[in-house]
Amino acid sequence: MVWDNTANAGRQKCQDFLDIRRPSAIMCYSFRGPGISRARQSAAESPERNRRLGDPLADIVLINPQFAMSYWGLDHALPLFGKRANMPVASLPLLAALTPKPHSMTLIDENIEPIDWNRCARADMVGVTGLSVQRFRMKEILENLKQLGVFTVVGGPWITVQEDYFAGLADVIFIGEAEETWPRFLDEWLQKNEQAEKSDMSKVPTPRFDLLKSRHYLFGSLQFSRGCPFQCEFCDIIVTFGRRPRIKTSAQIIAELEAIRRQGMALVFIVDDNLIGNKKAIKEVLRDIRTWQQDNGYPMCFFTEASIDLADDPELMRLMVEINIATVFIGIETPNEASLRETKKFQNLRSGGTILEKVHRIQRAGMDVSCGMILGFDHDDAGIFDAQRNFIRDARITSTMIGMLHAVPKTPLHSRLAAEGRLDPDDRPPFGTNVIPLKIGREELRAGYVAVLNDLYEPDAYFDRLDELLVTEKIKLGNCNCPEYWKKHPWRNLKKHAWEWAQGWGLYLRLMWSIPDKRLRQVYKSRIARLLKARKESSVFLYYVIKCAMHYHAHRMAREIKTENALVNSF
Ligand code: B12
Ligand code: SF4
Repeated sequence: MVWDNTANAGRQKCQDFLDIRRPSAIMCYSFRGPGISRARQSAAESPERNRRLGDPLADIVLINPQFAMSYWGLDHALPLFGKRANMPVASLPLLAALTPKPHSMTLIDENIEPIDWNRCARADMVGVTGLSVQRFRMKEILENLKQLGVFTVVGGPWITVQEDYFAGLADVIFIGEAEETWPRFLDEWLQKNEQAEKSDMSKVPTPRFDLLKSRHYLFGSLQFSRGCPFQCEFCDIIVTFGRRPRIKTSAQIIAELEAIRRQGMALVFIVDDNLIGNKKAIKEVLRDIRTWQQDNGYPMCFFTEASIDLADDPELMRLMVEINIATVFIGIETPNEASLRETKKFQNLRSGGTILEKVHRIQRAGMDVSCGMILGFDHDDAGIFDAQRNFIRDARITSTMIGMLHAVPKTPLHSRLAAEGRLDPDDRPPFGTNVIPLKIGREELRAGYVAVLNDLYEPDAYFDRLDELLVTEKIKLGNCNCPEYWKKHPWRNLKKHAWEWAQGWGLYLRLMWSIPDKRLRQVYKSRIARLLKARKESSVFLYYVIKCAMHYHAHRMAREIKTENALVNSF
């Protein structure tokens, strides 16, 4: 079969599987990690694997490596929820669904279970996915696999932007989307696979959620669309997924909802780059999902990501609330308009109100807003730290992922700074970012970042923002804004309340039992008591207790960064 590689120079076609899997490089790598030598022996002795040499059927293992600490990893909060990971990475069940029968795939998520090296050693091929915060662990895993003589393939967000990162460790790399290249690769065994055409989302199969150990995850993940029409200079998403939003059909999404529901997941993250990239098309889909949610008694609560122009479309906000989206993450980045212009985030500068007004509009429509903020643009001077503090306070945004500007390879920002000689090439830059800022010193930026992060998660500052929203303004979230529906379905309403009270009190008890810091426990207790005095709704209570757990993670992470010098940036 001939591979069309017009868009990608340097790709080689591999003549046969035996050639490519001959592990000539294994001896170069030193021993690493327990269990490897045993697994290596088992690999050599495996009759299954020897039988498979020359056999076209592949026994494939796909690994999601351990995440390093990050803001959205919720690492410190997970034990409070009795969970091992925040959510399954969407690529795992999707690649399993894309694997043509009769090849077989086993999924391993190191965030919920240790890697079974014996299992890997017996596989014909081990795939590794990962994003930036997994890159060091990805390297270790690949080194181990090489030592075992395993044939390795690597894909996902990190290799996509840094293609040479695992040179010598990955037999095959996948750049960008893999809906077309992965199944074709299994027929053809190529060296580097870069999909020239973007995936047709209307043909993406239902991910194999049934292969995940769903009970260990806090949230489920589901994707409606890919791509974003905007052009932010620092963004690698548009480099990988393009600026033309591509959306699945309602029928596909509903099939996925049914499949996720069978796994017992009730909180689901819609992992789109920007859910509202194509407003007209997404409205159609949202109407169908509203019908599905209402027909089934709202089995799911969603979170998602969208751009700030959401605030300009009341109908869209209404539809999002009616499908029960309770929280929306928005890339606000900075209150400094010159910096927004510099980074080409023009959608945040459009008319129709200030950013602050737009955030308030979305909150009043029925969604909690969380946001990404960036420090260290070229137009930022030392005043940016207070400007960010004040903006976030006035916006009443509790969950703020703030970080220092970082240039991701392949982005326009990376090219510009490289040309200006303002990139630190160190893979673990001592100042936490590879960007050398213009108007502030590197140390000043790092110190300012650590200070702002810690101030945002000071308990009083955090809960004042939350109370402004939920206690003072008494905002309702998601489907609590659909009173007509609940009036028509009193039994479902009762069930919902019972479930929310039970979940809320269960989590409250865990907070009180498990958090070692007495001062924090006291804060949570008194703030929750204050909330309950003002509002008696079960949904608000549950949301508030979840916010306490999220606070615990962010507060502890911020403290560790400050006191243990364990710098974590948000890229
Ligand atoms: C949803 C999302 C989240 C969710 C869920 C994350 C999760 N654990 O799954 C949340 C909000 C929790 C999150 C958190 C973070 N995220 Co995030 N996230 C995304 C987003 C918007 C979508 C990811 C997704 O599910 N896509 C859908 C799947 C199907 O696509 P995919 O993984 O790319 O897989 C396709 C291909 O890459 C390929 N593929 C993938 N793996 C493999 C492996 C093999 C072997 C093969 C053959 C192919 C292949 O096949 C798939 C089908 O085409 C992306 C942006 C984006 N579009 O990539 C950012 C993104 C992945 N996140 C990013 C970052 C940095 C983070 C955080 C570190 C931020 C922080 N400081 O907290 C944390 C990490 C927390 C954690 N421990 O989970 C960066 C990664 C940068 C990079 N290039 O490495 C991205 C690209 C956004 C960005 N530009 O900043 N994120
Ligand atoms: S709005 Fe978000 S996804 Fe779209 S280009 Fe900007 S940073 Fe990227």
